[in-house]
Amino acid sequence: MASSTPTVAQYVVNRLADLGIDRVFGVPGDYAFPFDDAIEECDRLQWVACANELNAAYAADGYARVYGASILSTTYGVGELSAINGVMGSKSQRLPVFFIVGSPSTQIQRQGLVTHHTLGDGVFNNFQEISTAACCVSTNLTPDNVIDEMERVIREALNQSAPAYIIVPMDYALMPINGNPIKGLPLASIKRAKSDPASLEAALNFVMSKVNDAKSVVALASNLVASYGLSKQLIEFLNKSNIAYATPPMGKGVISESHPNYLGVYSGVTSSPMGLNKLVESADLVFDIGGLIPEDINTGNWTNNLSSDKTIVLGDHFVRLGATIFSGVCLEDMLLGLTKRISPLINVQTAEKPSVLPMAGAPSDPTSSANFYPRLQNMLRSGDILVAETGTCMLYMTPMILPEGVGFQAQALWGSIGWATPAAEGICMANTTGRTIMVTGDGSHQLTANEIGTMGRYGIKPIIFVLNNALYGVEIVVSELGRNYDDLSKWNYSQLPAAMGCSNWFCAKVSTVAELDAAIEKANAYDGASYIEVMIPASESQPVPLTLQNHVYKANIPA
Ligand SMILES: Cc1ncc(C[n+]2csc(CCOP(=O)(O)OP(=O)(O)O)c2C)c(N)n1
Ligand SMILES: [Mg+2]
Repeated sequence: MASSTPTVAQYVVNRLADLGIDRVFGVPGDYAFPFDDAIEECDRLQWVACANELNAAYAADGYARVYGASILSTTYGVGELSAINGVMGSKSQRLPVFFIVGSPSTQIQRQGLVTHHTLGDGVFNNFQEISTAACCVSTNLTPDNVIDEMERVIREALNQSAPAYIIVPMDYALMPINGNPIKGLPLASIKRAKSDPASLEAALNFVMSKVNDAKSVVALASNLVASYGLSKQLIEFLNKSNIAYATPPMGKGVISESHPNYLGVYSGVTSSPMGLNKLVESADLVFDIGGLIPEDINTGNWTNNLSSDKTIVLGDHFVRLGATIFSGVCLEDMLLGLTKRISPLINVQTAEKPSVLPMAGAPSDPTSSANFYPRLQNMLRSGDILVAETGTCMLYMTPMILPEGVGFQAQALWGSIGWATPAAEGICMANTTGRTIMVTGDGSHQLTANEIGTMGRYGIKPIIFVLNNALYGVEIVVSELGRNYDDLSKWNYSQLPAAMGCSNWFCAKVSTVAELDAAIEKANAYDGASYIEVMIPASESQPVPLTLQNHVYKANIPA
């Protein structure tokens, strides 16, 4: 930052850069120019020019999943409204995304002048209300309030682990700040939530008394653990206590799946391995770490059957067992406190251990789900992050066992198709440990495929699999066959990277197992991005029984 007093825009971007965030995803626009300029001038931030604001929001979501927080920048109205679906997704996933919007100047607003990107009514706060709904905190900055407000907004976004909306009129953005600038700490050294000491002590004593009374204890680990950056603390707790653990689908990737204490994916009757639900539900005590979200996909259509008086929920800011609730205790302090106090327990044993998918398919066989997923699993290595789009692929990838050190990212709760392509961009940019491997259905990819051009421009090296069945396949699984609205326009996917200016990408279209093997071998060895279009037979997408469809969508048939 220049040594002279910074402008509001310069202060905001530099204060956020203090967190260690190293780039901003966005689309420029005139009302946001003061921010766009301040970002370009800031040595610590790189501008990532996304293809549109929805892509930018998904990319910021992906980056925040790996780094812990991210920055998204759009213009007023048209820009921010395009981003909202993505920011809502980040809210559902509990990710701190700093969502910066530049607005018309206060001179224009005070005169009630009609400007572009408005409804022509001289009203200027209507979009702000909509954007604020996607965030946990919002602020309208001025030169006078910017220092205090930035501290409040950052604290709140990190404490609640959710997006923050920052709007600044163009004239204010260009004025010098009033007051002494604050230099902040990098994210990793900030304590994001604090506990009330007496409540914490009481909660720890209570939980330990329940542990001491229980003969069998099992843990579930949810995505909130990762949102707060507490995976290491969770591993330490599980290692010290020797408690066997499972993850609900939304917790997949939060913790190692190659540990002997890993039980599998818990989602009611659709748990994997089958029967895991009985084991979890019959334990004397279940640690629900981060709080299981009782959403349909996360619970096998609400078939989870955890008794509330045997389930200790370690929530973001509370601990609960049945009607007993301790408030003002945060997850990090509970994990640290329990790790100190707990002694190794004899862990529950499973009859069936999660197993890797058996290799299938002869070289001349056509590619299909049966031969694709074992090969995907086989290519994973420590440091990789696997990104799964919503659709049929997520159903296959959720029960897949990840080798040690492999991360997993999906958007199970919000489930907005198109998320995975730009999210993989953000994940790849934040992922310093290894490769980013993304799997998407063709229909989902059609929503946001133009972000491939941005990936090429910035020279990132993801490995992308596009599963071409020319269908919104999973829609057929949960509806009737034969609807034209589930048929896709037939794109030549493997030609997209070249058309979007990606140079030196390895691109292939494969329709036999031999071709798939050769493409994976090439991608594994290739020092560059890979884009592999895999043909999948449309006939794989068959509807589930009507009774199940009715149960899920009409909820009129008892479970
Ligand atoms: C933004 C958005 N629009 C529509 C949907 C509804 N939807 C869910 S899955 C899906 C189809 C996905 O098709 P594809 O990506 O081709 O995967 P497939 O199941 O065919 O492998 C659709 C349209 C959604 N989840 N999100
Ligand atoms: Mg498809």
